[in-house]
This record gives sequence, C-alpha cells and structure tokens, in this order.
Amino acid sequence: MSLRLAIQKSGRLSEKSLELIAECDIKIDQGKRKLIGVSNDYPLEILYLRDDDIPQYVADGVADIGIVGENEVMEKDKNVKIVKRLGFSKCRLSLAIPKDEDYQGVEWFNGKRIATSYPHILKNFLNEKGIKADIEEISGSVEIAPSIGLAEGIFDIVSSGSTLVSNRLKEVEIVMQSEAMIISSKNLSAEKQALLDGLLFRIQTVQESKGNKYILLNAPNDKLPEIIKLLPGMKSPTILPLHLEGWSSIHTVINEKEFWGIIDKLKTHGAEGILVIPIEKMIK
Ligand code: PRT
Ligand code: ZN
Repeated sequence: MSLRLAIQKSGRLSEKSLELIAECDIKIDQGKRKLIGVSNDYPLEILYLRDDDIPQYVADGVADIGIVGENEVMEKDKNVKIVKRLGFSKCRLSLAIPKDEDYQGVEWFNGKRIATSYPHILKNFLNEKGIKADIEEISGSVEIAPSIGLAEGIFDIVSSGSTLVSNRLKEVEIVMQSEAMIISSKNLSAEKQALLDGLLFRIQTVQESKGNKYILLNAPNDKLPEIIKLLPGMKSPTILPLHLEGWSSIHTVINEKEFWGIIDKLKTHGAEGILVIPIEKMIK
C-alpha cells in the first residue's frame, strides 16, 4: 500500500512540489509517460495532473493527498481537508480595472462585467459586498478582457503586478492571498494517515532546517556570559574547554537571517575563529 500524491504536471507549482519531495529524501522513478511516478524509498506514488483537477481527484479519493494553490482549493470548493501550508507559489487574487478609471470603492463594480477564471470565489466576494455585477468566465488571458471590450474589470491572480501594468490596469481590491498547500481526502485509512504523518514530519524537519547553520567559535572564558547572551540555540549553546588555558569553544545553531546581525557583536565581544557550517537535517 502506498500514499498517492497528486502534483501539477507542468506549471508554476511543479518544480517546487518535486523539490519538496526530493528534500524529504524521497526519490521518484518517473513512469515513461509521466502520468504516475513511484518511489522506492517511501511508500509514495505521484500522480501528475493539471492543477485544476487536483481538488476533485483528492475529494474523490483517486489521490489521497495533493499539492495545489489555495486559489484552486477555494475555487473548486471540494470536500477536502487543508493539511499544511507550504509557503511557496505565493500570489493573490485581485480585482483590477483600467488604470485611468476613478475608483472610490467596490461599488464601482455595480452593473459592470468582470472577466475571470475564478467565478466561484468572485461570486462569493460580490455577494458578501452586495455588489451586482456580471461574471464573464474565461479560461486564460483574462488581463486582455478590458482592452478587447469583453469586460470592464478583471479578477485574476497577481504576483509581481507587472502583467497588470503592461495591460494598463490597476489592482483595486485584494480578495484573497494564496500559497501552495497540501490537501488531503477526508477519509484516509489509518494506514494512509500514518504515511501522511510520516511525510509531514519529514517536511516539517526540512522546513525547520532551512536557513539554519551550525556555528562554532572560540572565546576567552571571561567573555562567555556576554557572548552566550547574543546566541540563540536549540536549547542552549554547548561550551567545550580549549586546550589553551582560559579559552572555550562555543557550538550552537543560528539562523542565517540572524547571523549577519550578530557577527559584529560577537567579534567585539572577543569571539575568534568563527566557523559556520550548513545543517542538512535538524530534528527538534
Ligand atoms: O496547466 P495547469 O492547469 O496545470 O496550470 P495553470 O496554467 O492553470 O497554472 P499555473 O502553472 O500558471 O499556476 C499554478 C498556480 O501557481 C496558480 O494556481 C497559483 O496558485 C500559483 N501562482 C503563483 C500563479 C502566479 N503566482 C502567477 N503569477 N499563477 C498564475 N500567475 C499568472 C497570473 O495568471 C497572471 O497572468 O501570472 C500573471 C500575473 O503575474 P505578475 O507577476 O505579472 O503579477
Ligand atoms: Zn490550471
């Protein structure tokens, strides 16, 4: 028995999804036609699909779990469980209008036509705001709808915002934020749940290890209390005596983000011979 994971076959989510699996030390042998991949390291099968189909496959139990954007999860509104946010493929779903329009508020959309590939999310938003607008559902190139006269506004994914700018549009309402997430079927067997828990543990470990470095430094013993105060650690730093009388070696774990802020202070407090070493896995 193995856990069946649906990921996007090719597109913005594919590379990061595969990278996540690889970081969990799970290698996938891809089938020749690349519909299903299997692993020999973990009871995992990969199903390669269009991202739009992933919520449905997971709801039906054809796949046990899936990696998909929150936007698709909300749009398809299937009976699935959100298991974990993954923090990549971040974007937002926004309303945008021609940039020269005077915009005072969401009432602008009353009586207007809005082109989108996300009619369900848009409908809910408009209902919530009490706006009556026509939703024009189209499957691609939503951003050109106003210039070809199909709609007055659009509702689409925005990331950097450059697509809007190059189409002379401006973002006027952010309706939701989105990122890639793991979803699961609501009725996993106990065995499959255990496989999912094992996979989630690996993902957690990978995510917690990211950006963390193992740091070693030497310091005179009389400076130890001040230096230790500067250093975060998993619990507290390890202090080992050096052969040289009056000196110690300090070992700890530190995040890259904190590292550059601390390094100068460490030096002024007498730290020497600072070594920074990558950590492959860190289990708390
Ligand atoms: O073929 P398949 O159906 O599987 O793929 P797809 O074409 O539907 O999806 P794909 O690969 O384009 O995107 C997959 C998921 O990535 C989306 O569902 C989002 O969750 C996420 N994502 C993150 C994005 C973007 N960023 C993004 N920038 N999806 C699309 N875009 C497009 C957007 O549609 C717009 O045209 O990029 C443009 C806007 O980008 P900026 O940077 O110019 O603002
Ligand atoms: Zn799609």
